[in-house]
Amino acid sequence: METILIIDDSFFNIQLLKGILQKEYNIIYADEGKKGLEIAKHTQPSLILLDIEMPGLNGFQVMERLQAAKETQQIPVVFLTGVDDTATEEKAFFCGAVDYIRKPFCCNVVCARVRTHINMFRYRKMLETQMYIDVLTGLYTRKHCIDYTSKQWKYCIENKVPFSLGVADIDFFKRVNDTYGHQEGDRVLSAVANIMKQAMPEENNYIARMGGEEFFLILVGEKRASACEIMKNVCNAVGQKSVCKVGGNSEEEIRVTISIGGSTIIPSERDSVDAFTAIADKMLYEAKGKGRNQVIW
Ligand code: GH3
Ligand code: MG
Ligand code: MG
Ligand code: MG
Ligand code: MG
Repeated sequence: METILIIDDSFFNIQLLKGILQKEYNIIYADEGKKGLEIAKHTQPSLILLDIEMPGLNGFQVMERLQAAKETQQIPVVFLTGVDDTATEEKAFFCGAVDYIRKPFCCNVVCARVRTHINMFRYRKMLETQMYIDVLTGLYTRKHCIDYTSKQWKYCIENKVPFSLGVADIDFFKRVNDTYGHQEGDRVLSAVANIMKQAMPEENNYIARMGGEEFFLILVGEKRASACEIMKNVCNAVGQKSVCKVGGNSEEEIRVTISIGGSTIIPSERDSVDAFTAIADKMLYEAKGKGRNQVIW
């Protein structure tokens, strides 16, 4: 059940809205802007119903702060207000509101409009998930990785912090498919993804599936030696844990290994992430050439 946050100084309005919406949604509320902002940050509601005239921060000031914080800027906001001039309405949309409802309102219309916004929010979430989470492995997608890499790269330049990229590739994966079939291959891929994820540090464990059986493992803030150590753990974890039982339960096990190539850099403005990625790729190629199941850093 989606959560809707009502920010309104009138207790009467809160009760009224709660009455008409609580059958379909989890309703939370705040009677002033500051509290509302705090709650929005912590509970991440799917929609905010925002009054304009309130003591303390008014609706527009709340809106401005919602938009300024990355935790809340995605949350759709509906203004629900007694102010009924067109200039204010226009300003509300200009500030990023998704809707503007005048008081006194018709309960059924409010319900219908809220339902529309909640549905749009659901579709957006669904699309984001499809775009950013790989269905087979649950890891991040290539698209997510490209966005994430450029953000972290910038962060590392600004803060003079090391950035590490490991490119991992399953060894002789074609054989797994050829021997056991594509379906078993898929199960192995997903098992390898899990093992890699568990072998990464809990608080620094970004992994994306870039395509096929190739993965990017990104570490921010780890020194070179430590990054290399982590990658070796990942490589060993995959090599040591029996990966998958054929058909899910037979005695026969499918074991695979991975090779990882990578590098660590404290990037400056002059460095390019593409050139750095090319180095990691080259290291992977070397790891393959030197017999696989190893890390070259
Ligand atoms: P190497 O050690 O050199 O990496 O050998 P390899 O066999 O792993 O490399 P190659 O690039 O020749 O083959 C990769 C194989 O991965 C070929 C392709 O069929 C398989 N593959 C790619 N994506 C998927 C997938 O989503 N599911 C399954 N089951 N197989 C996949
Ligand atoms: Mg008010
Ligand atoms: Mg290959
Ligand atoms: Mg491979
Ligand atoms: Mg490959």
